Amino acid sequence: MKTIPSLALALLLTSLTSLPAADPKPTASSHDDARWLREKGTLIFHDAFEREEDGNLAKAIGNGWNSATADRVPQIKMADLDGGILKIASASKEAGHSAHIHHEAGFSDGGAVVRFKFPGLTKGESLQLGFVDRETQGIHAGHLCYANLAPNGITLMDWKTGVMNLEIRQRRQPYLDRKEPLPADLDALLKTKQITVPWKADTDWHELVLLTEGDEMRLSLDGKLVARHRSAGFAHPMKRWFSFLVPNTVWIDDVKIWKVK
Ligand SMILES: [Ca+2]
Repeated sequence: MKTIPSLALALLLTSLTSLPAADPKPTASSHDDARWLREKGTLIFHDAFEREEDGNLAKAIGNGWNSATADRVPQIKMADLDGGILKIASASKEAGHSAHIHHEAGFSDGGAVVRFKFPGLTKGESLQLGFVDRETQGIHAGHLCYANLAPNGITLMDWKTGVMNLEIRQRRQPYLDRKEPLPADLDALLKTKQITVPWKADTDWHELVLLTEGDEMRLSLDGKLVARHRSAGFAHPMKRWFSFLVPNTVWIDDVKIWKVK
């Protein structure tokens, strides 16, 4: 009877002490990406949204923001500046697209720090944010790479060399249209372009950091690294725009964009 607890203790101690060295991809909680941006980067844009919007159209938010979808539904207000908060309510059905709000960025390595919350106004609130370059050919709508925060998970996606690469898109689309499974080789390729980690959305305010460094994209929430992935598209030399894609409702309190390189 005496040997079992001591064996269990020994196993526990072994597993505890061997964990950090055994993990090939440490979820470096010591990895402070907001600090990395502050110390290595230059702040190239900051908006705290302390003003009122000017109407409903593409440039209604002001301070250089643009909407790719607002002018499709000029009678509907999708971006409301209220008490220093950008309240986005996408007219996705009427506009035929999620609200796409973007701002100039312009870096190779760098990222965005965003204070956001899901207000709990619609079901299945989610937020997609990332980087776009419409001046490089061969990528549908210039979609480079994104993070998507969904109710049950966070996904990091390389779209430049994945689903928005024109050759891949052309090959994939007929299968989507026919609702057929993708060929095994294409499916396997696309699986390497993204990673999903479990996460439970709530209605609290959060500080999110999304950045690229070389061919790695990382996402932190409230000072903790929660997802990282390496893929060739993340190394795209020019993240020209920072973009939000919002299917329903999200509130944004503050956005900073940092350029490291
Ligand atoms: Ca604010």
